Amino acid sequence: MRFDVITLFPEMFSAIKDEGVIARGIKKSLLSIHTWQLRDFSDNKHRNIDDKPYGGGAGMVMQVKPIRDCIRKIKQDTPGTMVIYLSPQGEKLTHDLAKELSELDSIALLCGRYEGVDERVIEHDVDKEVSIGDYVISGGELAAMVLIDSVSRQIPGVLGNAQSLNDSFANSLLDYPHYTRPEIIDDQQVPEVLLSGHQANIDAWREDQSLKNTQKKRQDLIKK
Ligand code: 4GS
Repeated sequence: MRFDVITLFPEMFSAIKDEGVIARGIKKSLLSIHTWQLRDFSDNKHRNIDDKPYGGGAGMVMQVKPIRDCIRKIKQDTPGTMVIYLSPQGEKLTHDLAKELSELDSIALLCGRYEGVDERVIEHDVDKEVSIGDYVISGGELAAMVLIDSVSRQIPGVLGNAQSLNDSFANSLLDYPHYTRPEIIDDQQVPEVLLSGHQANIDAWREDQSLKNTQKKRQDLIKK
């Protein structure tokens, strides 16, 4: 899968490109992440890409032309790519949406700064708006990285083992609790069943814990 990212801060993406699961996916050629500096598409010597809002008010708005030119270039290289704008107004990012997006060949992610982009970009150039949650962050970059990470993990081969099958949400329940050595620390014991070596009992216990965990912490997931 190919990700193209339109941003004023391409360096931020080294946070996911350079280490961890995504870096391994890139190494295995299962993934690629290409960043585009939006200022390279500015039409003035100051490299401005924003201007004051019509109607007045605080902050600046990202202009249509640089974004439109950048998207045109991305689509020349990668026809049929889905253009996603990260915004609080988008569809909420969930396990199911990440899974769905992981089936695409390419995604272009538009990262907003300031008050966001000129509405005509959303009308004409964006295929889908996605939100990482009901709160405001300072720029779309962190949201884009969350999307890239959660989508990439769903691509077969990106995770080293079958781990994703057991993760929270994979079966629409939360995860079961995990323990490692030592068996006892400060009077806290590892549950006996996990030391029993009886795999069927362990599996049953974990399933039960998943359900109890979900009931206790996320009732809303059970109703669905
Ligand atoms: C989100 C969000 C977000 C909105 C970016 C104001 C800067 C900011 N993006 N999910 N302008 N929540 N974006 O808060 O995706």
